[in-house]
Amino acid sequence: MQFNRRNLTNEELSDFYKKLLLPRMIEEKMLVLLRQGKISKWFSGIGQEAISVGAAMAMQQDEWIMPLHRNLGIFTGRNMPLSKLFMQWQGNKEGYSKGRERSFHFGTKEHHICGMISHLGPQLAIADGVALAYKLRKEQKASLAFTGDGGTSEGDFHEALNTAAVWDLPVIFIIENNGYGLSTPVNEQYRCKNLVDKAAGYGMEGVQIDGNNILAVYDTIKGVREYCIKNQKPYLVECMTFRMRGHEEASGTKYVPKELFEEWEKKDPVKKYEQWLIGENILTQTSIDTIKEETKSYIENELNTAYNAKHLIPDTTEEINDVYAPVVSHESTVTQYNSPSHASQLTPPEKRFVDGIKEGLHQSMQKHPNLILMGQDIAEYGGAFKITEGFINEFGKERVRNTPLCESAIVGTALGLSLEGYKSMMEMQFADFVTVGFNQIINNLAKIHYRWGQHADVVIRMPTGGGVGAGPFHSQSNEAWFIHTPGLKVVYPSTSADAKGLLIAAVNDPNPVLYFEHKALYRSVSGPVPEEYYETAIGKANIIAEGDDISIITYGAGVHWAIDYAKNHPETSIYILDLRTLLPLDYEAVKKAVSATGKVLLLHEDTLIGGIGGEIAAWIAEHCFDKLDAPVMRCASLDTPIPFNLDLEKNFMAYSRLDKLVKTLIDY
Ligand SMILES: Cc1ncc(C[n+]2csc(CCOP(=O)(O)OP(=O)(O)O)c2C)c(N)n1
Repeated sequence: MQFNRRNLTNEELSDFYKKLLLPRMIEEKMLVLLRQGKISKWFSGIGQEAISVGAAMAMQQDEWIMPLHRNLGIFTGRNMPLSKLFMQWQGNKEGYSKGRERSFHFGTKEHHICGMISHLGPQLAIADGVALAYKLRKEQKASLAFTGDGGTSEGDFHEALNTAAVWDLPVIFIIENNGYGLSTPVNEQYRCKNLVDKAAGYGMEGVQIDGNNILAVYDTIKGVREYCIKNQKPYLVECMTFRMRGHEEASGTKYVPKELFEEWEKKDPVKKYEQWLIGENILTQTSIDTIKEETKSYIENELNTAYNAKHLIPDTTEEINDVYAPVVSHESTVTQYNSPSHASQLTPPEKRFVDGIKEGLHQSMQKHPNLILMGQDIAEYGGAFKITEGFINEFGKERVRNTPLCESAIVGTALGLSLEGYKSMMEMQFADFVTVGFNQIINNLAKIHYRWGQHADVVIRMPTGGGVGAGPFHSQSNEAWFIHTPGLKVVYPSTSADAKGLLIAAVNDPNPVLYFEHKALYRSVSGPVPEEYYETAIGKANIIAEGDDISIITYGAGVHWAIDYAKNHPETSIYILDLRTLLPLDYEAVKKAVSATGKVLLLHEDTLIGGIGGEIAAWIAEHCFDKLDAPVMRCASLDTPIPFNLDLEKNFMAYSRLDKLVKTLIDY
């Protein structure tokens, strides 16, 4: 192993040694604690420390790094208080995640570290978002993300690298090639000769280096960082290394040939560097022993502090409250309309539903210079439904961004933008395609505030619903997938005024909001839309009509079905409640609707089983039983995929069963 000191001073080289030694000695201590049952699980990075430590030192302290489970050197490299890190691993409240996350699955804004979720690959696109923020602000900064060799097989790797390349983002992607996934050797993981060969396919530069040589890692990443900033381009670095212990301590190493350990033991990054320092008379054995002693007592002292941490006592209120970032009340600065009839203008102009969305987005872009729009074909083309038509002329291509076809990376990028204080709106071309961005939404966006207090200031627009014979993959109602996920908010307007007001509210809300917009309403529904900038409050339902016979609780297209039905059946007095927000639900309004008639029909276009109707029915049974004069009934679409043929689709739709169910309820 050749060490090249370049122009580093002896002092700097000694400092590198201390920084390299620290994670090694912490890990050795952790292995002892693990055997004593004091910590539960450990993913060892022994043998790979030079990569984390060298990379951390090559970056500026305020540049974001997205580490993985073997990157202790990133955390120590950012000078985190060790006692707090230990408390994190012990699951104490004083750790970085209030005991909610294990090992390295946390981040901290203070140290510009965004910790992983278990799924590995999603880390990479977050670095794209951060780099996009640097680029937009013309800052001289780059972001850095890690993946293992196994993680390169994930679609997220491809999407993140491709997006970074296409958008010319200053991101450094590091592959730590340690020979194995969990137990899968690299020859069962990929077929190219070297993983760095993939760089060319993305049109980016790449280099393969010895990951066990701290000076090589430091020097390479330093140079690559400068390249990324100067050229505004990403770069792929493959660091060759070896995992000297099992995937995690309990899983053993039986599948690894003994010779490999012997071969790599000779290339141990700490020992090799130590020998070189002694050989170059930069350190002596005595000074090394002293450094080790000092490091040992530092670790012991910090551990003792951590051992004194208070026992965690669960506080349910705090647990629930921390799921969402607090929403600053806009009531003093933004008009709140419960319904358009409250508008200050006596007769606001009539607008189509689609224009309500467009106006909400347009005014949000004017209001928030830090709002970035992303989506397939949303720039020059104006989006599949022309919502952003003309935006590019007014707001420019930097803020109205066509994306490659990669939903997962764009949701991840949106989160990265949020880390750097941007807001973003991502347009799913069709709500159906959210499936390929699902992991980022459910596991990153939704959980990040609860996990470590970072908000995800992202709106995802979801053109949804059927009725136009578009078949199983352009018509689904998939709101229920998200309602089941704490940390998300789900809004679903039915009128032009709410389309505008809810979108403005969603953009103002610092939490991830899924904004469902029913495609069949775009051009078929019109209504008064106040011209000013206003919010429709998230979490507040709207009474569309008072009535005495039955109450229909619904949302989206269902509202219009209910209105039509009531018009065509003047003999029946129908109370209609438009939920408007599905998460969080307006339980007060639901209770009022139940009390009004004692007979409730839940109506939605979504299929029956597992739809939100079931959830609301259960809540009504639990909380309003004494107010009921009949069982709560549900009118939903058939439990089949949504068919293409218009007659089949009509038969599928909840609406085709509405009359029968209303009559059953009235006659009960
Ligand atoms: C999406 C997903 N699938 C499977 C796993 C289980 N898993 C955890 S780590 C791992 C191996 C990762 O290998 P690699 O990316 O090479 O990183 P290394 O652990 O070797 O550092 C696997 C399969 C996971 N965490 N996430």
